[in-house]
Formats: sequence, C-alpha cells, structure tokens
Amino acid sequence: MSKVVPTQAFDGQKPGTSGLRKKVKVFQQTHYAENFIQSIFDSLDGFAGKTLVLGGDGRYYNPEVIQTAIRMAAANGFGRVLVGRGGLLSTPAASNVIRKYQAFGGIILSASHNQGGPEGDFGIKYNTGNGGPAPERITDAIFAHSQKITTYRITDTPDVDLNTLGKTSVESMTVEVIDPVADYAELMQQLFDFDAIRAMFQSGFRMRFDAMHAITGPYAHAILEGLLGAPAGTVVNGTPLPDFGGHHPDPNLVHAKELYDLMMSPDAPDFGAASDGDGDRNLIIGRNIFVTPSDSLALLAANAHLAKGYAKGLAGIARSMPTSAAADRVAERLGIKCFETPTGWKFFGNLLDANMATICGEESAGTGSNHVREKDGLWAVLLWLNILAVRGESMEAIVKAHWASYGRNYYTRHDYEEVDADGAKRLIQSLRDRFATLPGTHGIVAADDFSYLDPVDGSLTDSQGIRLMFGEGTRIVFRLSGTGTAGATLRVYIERYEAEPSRHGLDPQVALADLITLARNIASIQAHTGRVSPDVIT
Ligand code: VG1
Ligand code: CO
Repeated sequence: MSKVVPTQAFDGQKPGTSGLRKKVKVFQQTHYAENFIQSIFDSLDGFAGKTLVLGGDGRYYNPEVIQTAIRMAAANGFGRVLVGRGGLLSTPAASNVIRKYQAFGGIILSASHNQGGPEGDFGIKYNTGNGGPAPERITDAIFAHSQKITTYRITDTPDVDLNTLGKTSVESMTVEVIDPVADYAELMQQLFDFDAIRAMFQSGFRMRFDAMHAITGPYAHAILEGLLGAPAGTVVNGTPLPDFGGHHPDPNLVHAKELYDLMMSPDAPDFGAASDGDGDRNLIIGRNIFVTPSDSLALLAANAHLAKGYAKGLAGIARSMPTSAAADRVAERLGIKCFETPTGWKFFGNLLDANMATICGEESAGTGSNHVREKDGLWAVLLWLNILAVRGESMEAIVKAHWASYGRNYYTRHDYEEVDADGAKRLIQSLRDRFATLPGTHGIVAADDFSYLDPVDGSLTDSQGIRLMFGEGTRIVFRLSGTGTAGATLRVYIERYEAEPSRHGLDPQVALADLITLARNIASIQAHTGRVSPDVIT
C-alpha cells in the first residue's frame, strides 16, 4: 500500500557539481534519502505513468537506497522503473538507457570518485530525459523543495529481487531488471571499429585496465576481454566492491599509482587506463608517457574522425574553464568552435542537444561525446584504442607529434583537500578583492571570476573560478570543489603554452615551477589553509 509519511526538512540538501554527496552516515539518518528523492519528484512535472531509470555504482548503501527509490517511484505514480541488475549501472550506461528507452529521467546513486564504505561517501543525482545531469534550474528547485518538505510518499511493499532479469511489479508500477552492460556494449560497437581493435590485440598489443574495484569491472571484462579478445588479466581489480577494496576510486596519479609505475617500467604494456567509482572518468597512460586529461581531450578531438562514429567530423568541442586550451587549438585548426563552460557535465548538455558540440571534456579526467549526456570512461579508452589501431604508432609518438604540430600546453592541478572551509572562502574572497590591483603586477594582464552565459537557453552562471591571466596562453585558476563532503577542497590549475618543440620535453612541475610558486604566494595558500603543499598533484 502507498502511504504518506510525515517528515522534517534537513539542512544542506543542496546538489553540488554532480548531485548531492554526503557521508554515508548522513544519508543513513531516518528520512534523509527519502526527503531528497521526494524533493526530486516534487521538482518534476508530468511523469505519471512514465519510465524512470535507476542504477548506482554499487557502493555501500546502494542496495538499500535502490529499494527505497523503487518504492517511492511507485507511490509517486511512475509507470515503470528500469533498473540495472543488482541495482548497478555505470553513470554513462545509465545515461544511455535513459536515452535509448526514452525514459522520463533517471536517478543515479553515486559519489563517483569519492571513497566508499560505511565511513565513506554516498550520493544521489537526477538526470533528465536527454540522459544528462539535471540543469541548475532543476537542482535549484530540488534544493528549494528539500527545505520545505513535510511529507513523502512510499509503498510498504517488500524488497524487489534485483538479481533476476525480467519484469515484476510494485503495486501498479512495472519493475524491469535489465542487463547493465548489454545496451552499453551495443552502443560502443556502433561507434568504434571492434574488428580493427581485435586485430591489434591479436597481433600482440598489450594493455592494462584498472577498474579500481568499481563499476567498470563488468563492462571492461565484457568489452575488452570478451568482445575485443584482449587476454584474460588485461582487466585488473575488476570485481566491484562496496568499499572499492578500501581504496579511493579516483583514477589519478596518487590513487592509480600502481598502474602509473607499471606504465613507466621497462616491462610496461602498450597502453594503460583506469576509470573511477561510477565509470565516467578515464585515466590514460601510454608506455613511458602520461597523457594529461586536457591533452587527451585535444588528441581525441584531433583524431576522432578515424573512428566510424565520428567519421563525418565534429560539430564543435566544449571544455570546462579550468581545462587547458589544448583543445581550442585543435578546434581552431578544424575550423569549428570551442566552448568554455563552468566545471561539471551538466553545462555540456545544452551544447550537445543543440549539436553545437560533439566532443566535450574536463581536466579532471572526464571526456565524452554526443553518444550519451555524461562523461564516459570506457568510451575514451575505446576511442584511444581505435585511434591506436588505425595509426599503428605508439602513444608516445602520437602525443609528441601532436605537441610538435600544435604546441604543448604545460598543465598541472594542485589540490589541497579537506582544508578549513572558512579559510578557503577567505582565500578566494581575498583574490576577488584584488581584481582591480593585480593586473600590472607579476605579468598579470587580467583577473576575473569566470561566469558563463549559456548560448542555448540564455541562463547565466557566475562565480565559477578566479582566473589570473598572463597572456599568451598562461594562466592560474583557483576554485573550490563542489563534490567534497568534509571541509573545503581548493583546486589550483596552472597552465602555460609552449610553441617551441625543443622545449616540449620538460616535467610539467619543472616547466611551471615559477607559476606554482607565484600561485602559492599570491593566494597566501599557507596562511589561509595551513598547508605547505598540496595533497594531490596531477
Ligand atoms: C569534480 C571535477 C569536475 C567533475 C566533477 C564530477 O568537481 O573537478 O570536473 O565534473 O568532479 O565528476 P569539483 O567540483 O570537485 O571540482 V565525478 O566523476 O566525481 O561525477
Ligand atoms: Co565519476
């Protein structure tokens, strides 16, 4: 039976860069998840009888909240729920399922690259019918509803068996358990030349894919080792675990260090890759060469026409503001536009829907295209494999040739994690207060706070990051993370363009050393955060 449960509003149910993320312990409070899910439904119109897609990255507390969401969808009048077997769907796979089955929208349970387990993080986000993260108009409405909620609707039906494919019902709503991998694998075969990649593996090409005990394990096993015939053992850490094996499912040089060390060793395979908790990020490393996500975006855009799904060329490229301008140079040569958006995939949706951009990317290891409306880790890996199969050159040769042709955008990001939130706010404010006086000092030509006017719907988003511009492709950007669950995380992004090939061989930390010091001093990072050095350098 469906019932109406009285509840009280919780503070702080404000979606961040990508959904609502909190400690598991916060989500485990009575009514907490229910309030947020009801606030999502209360922000939407016209879903009666329609389809909702449900899935998550399999982290701790996923099974409980999936069942809650099913009961609440039934009580709120959805006609059908499509849910991945075991309650699992990678974020890009969920986006695909929403689009393919023309669902009204979807709820994805994930805290992405954040740590899992009882002491870790949990998250919920809503995606609209285009398959993409809800735009700010909707996330603002969800937050507004969460602040005044007094009741939620739920059925008192027992748990649904999510381990068996097929249909059951919860009251008058159909629950259809689907294979989480099948539709996604089919889409990848439409985009990429699987025969060419298979032939490359047959001729001895070696790869390692680190699924980090997260959601991409089953996808990578099925696609890389199954359909593409890569040898067993190509995929490591391929079994999703609720706590990701105690590790941090963030494919960066700190948390995927083992992969990095292997790729730099004499016995390195040809290609190394990893993905994050919910499968939307990608880390790409060639033998002896780490490819920064910003460079990877530029290289994928420059070579995408080699894959059948992009043979007709690109309509445009889009990148988040802190992402390096390497992609802008590719766009310029292709004669297409490059859009600069705020951080977070939700800002790419309109550009993709309007066919103004085909490929999008972020410096945080996210790349994707118009095939779905999320960034897509395995997609990036497969596009790279397709390019390698067609060009028949090493990653290192391809990357160095790209730099020689376009110039190199030296790039690094320094993260100061879980610092005091007030100190971090003061740091940003103190930079803002100096917009008028900074230009003319230290070679700074302009200083501002990035704002974005969406060219499709005219919405304006401000305060998206402090930019210190030095001219000729050199800049320092400061912003605070919107995905953390404790304190504040300060991200400092540093970039310098170098046209001269004889100067392309430096370690970015060396090439950018003067700017790194300047960033530290100009923002008084130590004074505001108490930190002498960053926790993570990428
Ligand atoms: C981070 C990244 C951003 C990304 C977001 C979600 O956000 O910087 O580029 O879109 O995570 O990615 P923030 O606000 O912490 O900088 V995921 O894979 O965590 O959904
Ligand atoms: Co993610």
